[in-house]
Amino acid sequence: MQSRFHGIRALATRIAAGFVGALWSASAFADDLIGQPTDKSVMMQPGVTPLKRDAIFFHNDILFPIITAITLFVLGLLLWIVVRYNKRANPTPAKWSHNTPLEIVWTLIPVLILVVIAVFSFKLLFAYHDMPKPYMTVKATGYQWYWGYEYPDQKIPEFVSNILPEAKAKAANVPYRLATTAPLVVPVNKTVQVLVTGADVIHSWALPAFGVIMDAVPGRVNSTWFKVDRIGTYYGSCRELCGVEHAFMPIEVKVVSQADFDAWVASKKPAAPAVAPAVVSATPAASVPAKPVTAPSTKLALSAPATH
Ligand SMILES: [Cu+2]
Repeated sequence: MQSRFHGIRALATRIAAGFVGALWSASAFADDLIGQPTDKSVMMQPGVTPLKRDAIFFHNDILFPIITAITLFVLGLLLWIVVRYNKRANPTPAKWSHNTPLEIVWTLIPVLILVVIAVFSFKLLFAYHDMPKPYMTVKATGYQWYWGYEYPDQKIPEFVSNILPEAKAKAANVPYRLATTAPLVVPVNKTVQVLVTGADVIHSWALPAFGVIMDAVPGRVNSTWFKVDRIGTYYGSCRELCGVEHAFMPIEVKVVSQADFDAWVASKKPAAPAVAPAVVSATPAASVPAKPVTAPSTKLALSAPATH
């Protein structure tokens, strides 16, 4: 995508060079942290998925120069009118109105600008829509006010991911209000499908570094996906005003190597086989005497119709 549209990109960037350049150098001041917001940063978080990088390209190299050029052009026109055609500089204004060629031009040029934007925009939308065959699926459920994660493929039942308390976050040297008690863990370089739903009100599962945001609507399962190509910890947050603790239900995703992921899955497996026999052997004293009492009566009831 980047090389093909290099010409347009170079032109658009040159048009708005001054203003955009100023912002870019400002953003260069703050060394962007990967996967979390950075103080004094003005542009988007660095992307760790191809789609997010395309989205950043679309914003920084297509939309932003166009918007900047239009804004400066309109500002220039306003200043020109104010200076050149005020009452003192232009005491007797012209009386004509309407100019057909000009009206055609100022209709066609905006249409062409929108067509250029639409080409890039639809390309990106289709890329988001076309999920490759996923390696695995996770289910993210929004609750007031925390997230629950379930791994149907790995048979890991839902676990709760709460905000990590401030003292614990400070002790662990992780960002408070972004770190969680139990992150979502996924393997690197694998397509992960995320099924998103809400249990009570509408929440939204958003992860800026992945370029992912998906509404969590009760009674509905929405689907999104990501493929992260960099090991690390990435933070997001609920993006739909969902109640008083909306700001305190962060999202933490740990992207790990396949080996680390397999080890994590093994550690998460419920210890059911080990517990089940113990329960059976512990119960006879309590439950066995109760069963013979009820069993004969049901047998009688069943056999009664047979005598007719
Ligand atoms: Cu929420």
